[in-house]
Amino acid sequence: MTGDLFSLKGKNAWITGGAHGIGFSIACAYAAAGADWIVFNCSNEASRQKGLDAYHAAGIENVRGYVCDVTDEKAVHDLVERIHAEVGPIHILVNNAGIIKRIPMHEMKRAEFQQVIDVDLVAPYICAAAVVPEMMERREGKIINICSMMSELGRETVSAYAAAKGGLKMLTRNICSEYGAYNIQCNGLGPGYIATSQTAPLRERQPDGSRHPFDAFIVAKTPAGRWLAPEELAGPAVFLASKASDAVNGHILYVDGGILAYIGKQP
Ligand code: NAP
Ligand code: GCO
Repeated sequence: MTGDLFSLKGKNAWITGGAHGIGFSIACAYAAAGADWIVFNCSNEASRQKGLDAYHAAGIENVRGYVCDVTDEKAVHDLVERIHAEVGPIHILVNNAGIIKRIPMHEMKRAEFQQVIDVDLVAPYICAAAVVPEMMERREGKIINICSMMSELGRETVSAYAAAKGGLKMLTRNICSEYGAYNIQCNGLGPGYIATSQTAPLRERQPDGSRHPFDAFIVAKTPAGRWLAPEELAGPAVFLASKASDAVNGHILYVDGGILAYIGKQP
């Protein structure tokens, strides 16, 4: 009965920053759900090639990888044209490419703050604005913005990232408000703490072999009692890309092992 609800047969998905990490896992889940084509972009040729190898190793042949800086508006518009010509319509956009800089706010240079805002907030606007006109014509589209715990919470050293991811939550709601009438759904996926290269510095073993204090902190702060794996975002990501979520719009689906529900362990 519900089988077809989650099928992505006939759909093409563009996942920004999909060469590895969370974007790669989401893309693999879309391929497994039957998507026709997976398209990803990343920031450099070495990453593109490594990403393509990883998709092929996962048995995914209908995949195209491109080098495209998501903050470069012209390059993004050129890429969208190229995807239309080489693959067809973009039914699903996942704004996943992202960076973080962990620097105390009062020591951060304005240019560093701006770079995080550009990649994590301005780029999702650029990519969404580039795909929306064609989605409006077809009266169908899914846009998924990868948010964060920092869409809701602050912590030391991540001011620019929190500002960007909080903004991305509101951009999500606004895209929903502005284009919902065209049968375009824009939702956020808010991962908790996921073991990827972005968080590797927070999980490094200490010289004496003990856990990084931040690693231990996250395990204690997460009711699940562990970091999550990127593959655990697969189900929610497929849901938000599929017909099953056609009435879900402007929502942020947190996949955090319970972090946002929990005040923390009593001392
Ligand atoms: P990751 O492994 O570092 O992957 C980030 C991807 O973004 C890479 O493919 C990278 O390209 C791409 N990218 C960065 N800047 C780019 C630019 N200017 N143009 C094009 N591509 C660019 O990180 P991740 O942990 O998978 O994170 C993916 C998303 O999830 C990010 O938005 C992140 O903020 C968010 N997130 C992560 C966590 C977590 O705990 N890991 C939790 C919540 C949210 P290259 O391959 O060329 O470097
Ligand atoms: C940090 C982390 C986080 C995660 C994620 C949480 O330094 O606190 O990198 O910001 O990457 O976004 O959901």
